[in-house]
Amino acid sequence: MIMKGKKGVILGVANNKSIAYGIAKACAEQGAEIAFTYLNDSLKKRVEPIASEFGSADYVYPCDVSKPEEIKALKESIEKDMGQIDFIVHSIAFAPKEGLSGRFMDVSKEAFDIAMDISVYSLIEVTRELKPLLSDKSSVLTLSYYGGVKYIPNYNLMGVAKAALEMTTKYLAEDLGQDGIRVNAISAGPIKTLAAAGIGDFRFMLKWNEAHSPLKKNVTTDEVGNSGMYLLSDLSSAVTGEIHYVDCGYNIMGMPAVEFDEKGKPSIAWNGTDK
Ligand code: 0WD
Repeated sequence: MIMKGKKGVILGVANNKSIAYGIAKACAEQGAEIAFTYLNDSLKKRVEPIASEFGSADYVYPCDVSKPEEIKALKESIEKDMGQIDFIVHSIAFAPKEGLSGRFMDVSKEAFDIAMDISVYSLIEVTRELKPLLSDKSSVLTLSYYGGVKYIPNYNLMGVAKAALEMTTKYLAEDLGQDGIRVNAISAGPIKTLAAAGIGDFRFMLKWNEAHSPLKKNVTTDEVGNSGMYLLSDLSSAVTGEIHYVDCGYNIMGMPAVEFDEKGKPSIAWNGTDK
């Protein structure tokens, strides 16, 4: 039981397809005690049964990270119900639809501010507000995507947010290292979740990643969950500020591996549609 005796809070479970659900499952299986948050009342109905599944029916709290008072209230509730905690999972992102397709330069300042607030600043704010509860061997984990490092079609505004999130991870890691708090990110391969449904041509992204990753498959929430559990556990006690790829190796590819037939024709059409 790698997580026995560890307590933590997971923000960003929307349903049982969420990446945060996979992380919760892996941590609960290894003995962790987990608090869950929900964004609004309609998601509360989905999160409550999930919390019960992991023995956490008494630890379910509202938290819309765009509302500072809800983050403060979360700290008070966790302190009262659980006391000290050892980990935080930030599995939250949002960008208005206009930022996830079309021409990047047309993005509005309003959409930009919302995406940066919910997808980036919230990591800083949640960590700062919950810090008084964190033990001196604790771990904070957030979720990123390769679109924050390289151009990915339609990822647009969220790519810029993920770039900022990855640097936020590193600056927080340095700042909090003196307090025994580690901060890491997992850069996950594409997974069909609610959030992913908002990204244009997402099904094509899945096909492309499956065809061109070294492992020739897409990653599952269970696989991200297991890697997340490692980063939250003492197994990774010397790891901080890391952007850890859990993407079936896709990020190492500089060019798709192509086979040629006897006429010299590549096995993959350049638009990728024959795979
Ligand atoms: O392919 C993917 N699905 C990948 C996702 C690949 C790599 C990274 N990620 C990231 C996402 O960008 C995000 O940071 O993983 C994280 C979790 O995303 P997910 O598991 O793919 O998506 P989902 O199950 O929808 O959970 C994200 C949740 C929201 O769900 P909805 O669908 O309602 O937007 O983030 C939460 C909400 O529950 N959320 C908020 N929570 C608190 N306050 C807020 C908010 N203001 N906005 C969204």
